[in-house]
Amino acid sequence: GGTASISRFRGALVGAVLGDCLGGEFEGAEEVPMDRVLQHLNGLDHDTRGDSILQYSDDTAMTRCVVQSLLTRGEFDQQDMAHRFAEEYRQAPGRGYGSGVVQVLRKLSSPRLSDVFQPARAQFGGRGSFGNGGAMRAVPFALAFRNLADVKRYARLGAMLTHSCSLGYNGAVLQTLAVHYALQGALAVPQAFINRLISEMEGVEGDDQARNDARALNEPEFPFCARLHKVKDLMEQNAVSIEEVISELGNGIAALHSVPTAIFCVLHCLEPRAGLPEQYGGLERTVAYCLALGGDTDTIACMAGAIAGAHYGADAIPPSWQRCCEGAEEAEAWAHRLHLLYHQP
Ligand code: 8NA
Ligand code: MG
Ligand code: MG
Repeated sequence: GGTASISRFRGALVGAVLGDCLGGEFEGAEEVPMDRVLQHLNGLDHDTRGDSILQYSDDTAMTRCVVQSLLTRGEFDQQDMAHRFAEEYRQAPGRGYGSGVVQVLRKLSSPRLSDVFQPARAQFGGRGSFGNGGAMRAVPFALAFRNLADVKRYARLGAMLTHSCSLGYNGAVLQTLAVHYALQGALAVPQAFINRLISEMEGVEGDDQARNDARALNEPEFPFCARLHKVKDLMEQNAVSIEEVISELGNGIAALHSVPTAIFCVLHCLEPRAGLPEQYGGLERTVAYCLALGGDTDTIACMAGAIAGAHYGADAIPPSWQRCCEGAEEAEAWAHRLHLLYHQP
């Protein structure tokens, strides 16, 4: 479809949900043989009645809260979004939340709380979380706002409700930027796409807070930029092994070890790859590749699924996958409403 078309919006949201639901099977596993991944995915084709619904996890549960808040309020409303996170957790605490973030979610449900950013700031001895929980739910910010400054600003604030460390919220900014540019068709020129992300992140990571956080965690300055340069190096290599991707970029629960990885997965799977079925389209390749990395598979596939979905559009989504994933149908409806919000004059 064209730039920021409805098909791309549907692809982004449904792609995120599918990545979460399909990736859940392997979450926490060490490197997964591709045979097992393909077996898992092929099984969905034979489940014509949709008997085995794969449930979504925290990634989609929180994404739904972000969507509903943005649609209901028509703008970013921190109080409203925080209360939705807290209420969602209260109603369904068993969705696989990170072990730290549940403390924030409990505090956010207190009616006496006046500063909704305060519980996140108190995490990890005042350092804040660097987990990927802000990034995993970031896609709606790219779909609700089209102005680049708004995209960055609200992605950051939305993540800061639970993740106050810059290595957490800047991962959300990076993920949102990747979806923002993919919606505009920027993945048609992969080198330009990655260069644009690097130059945007140089601005995002240039403040004192980001420098201090990087130093405190023994990371180089501009940690996300450094990882994106590694993505670029891997893109230029002829053959890249799964082991290399894991050791160079990571597959863990830190935003720094998962957002650049998700971006790499999308870029790597733009073309057919050995080991992946020839009949697979780009979105299927991307999801399968993410699952084979092991580690935080649901979240990496959720983030990569959103970027890939924004690039390929809704037609790239296999109906058998969509049928088997909880929340995928509903994501279609959100996509339509967010598309209207995005294009609103
Ligand atoms: P979070 O904020 O609790 O962070 C996740 C984890 O990262 C924490 O529990 C800590 O172990 C570690 N961490 C984060 N910041 C710091 C810090 N400053 N110092 C030391 N350790 C830190 O949760 P989140 O919302 O970021 O979630 C991240 C991932 O965890 C998600 O992918 C989610 O799926 C979840 N997760 C769940 C399971 C499960 O039980 N199903 C397994 C793995 C990951
Ligand atoms: Mg999850
Ligand atoms: Mg996860």
